[in-house]
Amino acid sequence: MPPRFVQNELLRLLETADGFVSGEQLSRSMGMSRTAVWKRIATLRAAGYGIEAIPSQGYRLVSQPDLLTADQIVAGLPLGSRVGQRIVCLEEAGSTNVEAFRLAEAGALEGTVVLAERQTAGKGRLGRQWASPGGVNLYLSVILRPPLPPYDAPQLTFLSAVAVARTIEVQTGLKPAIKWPNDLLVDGCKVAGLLNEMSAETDRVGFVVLGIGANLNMTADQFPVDLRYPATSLALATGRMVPRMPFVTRLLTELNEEYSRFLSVGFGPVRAEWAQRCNAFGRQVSVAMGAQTLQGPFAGIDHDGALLLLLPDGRLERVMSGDVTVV
Ligand code: BT5
Repeated sequence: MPPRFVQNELLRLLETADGFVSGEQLSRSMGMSRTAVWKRIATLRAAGYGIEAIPSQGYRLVSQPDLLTADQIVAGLPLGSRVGQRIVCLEEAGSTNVEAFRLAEAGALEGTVVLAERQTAGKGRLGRQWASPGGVNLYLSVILRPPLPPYDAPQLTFLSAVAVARTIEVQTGLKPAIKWPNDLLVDGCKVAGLLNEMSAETDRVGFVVLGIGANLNMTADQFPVDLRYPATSLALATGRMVPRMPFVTRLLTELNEEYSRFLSVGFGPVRAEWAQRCNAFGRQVSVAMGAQTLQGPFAGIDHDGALLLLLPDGRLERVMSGDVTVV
């Protein structure tokens, strides 16, 4: 048996055992000597599994490392989930968005998810970088093929913001705020960012890649020094580690539910929930767009994601990109 299968088989035996399982029993089930079993146990321990060993009783699995594996993620998703029907887990990627884009161009199924433990060239918007240290956060990209005209594709950014906000709330009890168009804030600090990219014909979206970066367990010294905006992680905000596996399965489940609802009833429910969770909705904001700054109440978002700003003369200005500050 290849080493990985032996390791998986040993793990399965430990996971399904009711308490301790003797070395004798393991060696019989796996068809190898007790010394060979002991070596495999040592390998699992080195990989981060907590395995208790008591000579008269055997071995017992007491903790699992915070690893992301495709099998475990799939096991945590509802049966028939469109999002996550294929999952690619990478140890390292330049950018999961780039990987997902490549797979989508090669015809990958809708709902394919690409995750990486670390990114060496994580992308923000407008050529900016996304700090992506290994093993602590989530970096993932989801391929969708919505039947939409290209100008409506930004609706999916709002959909993913709502899904990330809900997940943070359920998994940590924190109440994140959404900052137009694509940031999630906790106590005014950025905790997640979204980067959606698409490939389209003139009148129809080919595919969209929803890129999500969420700071789960990043420590203060892992942030770049030149941040544009104050940032934090969920662990820093709550004072406790946030396990990644339940977070990612919940996030994909939320995305799946929201996307199904979006396909059947349209943008309305997403727009309403987004507005409720937005930090600036209905408030007086200042929007910096290059050299120009406009002020007024944040009146809503248009069908294409544009921010609607109510100007002093009563006109509604549509803003496609800019930095929003609550006045
Ligand atoms: C974003 O851009 O917020 C989009 C981030 C999307 C990242 C995901 S990870 C999975 C997928 N694959 C990718 O390659 N990307 C996506 P933007 O609004 O432009 O914010 C970028 C700015 O945020 C940077 O210029 C920094 O100032 C700051 N920043 C960088 N890393 C950060 C981090 N980990 N947490 C908070 N802020 C960060």
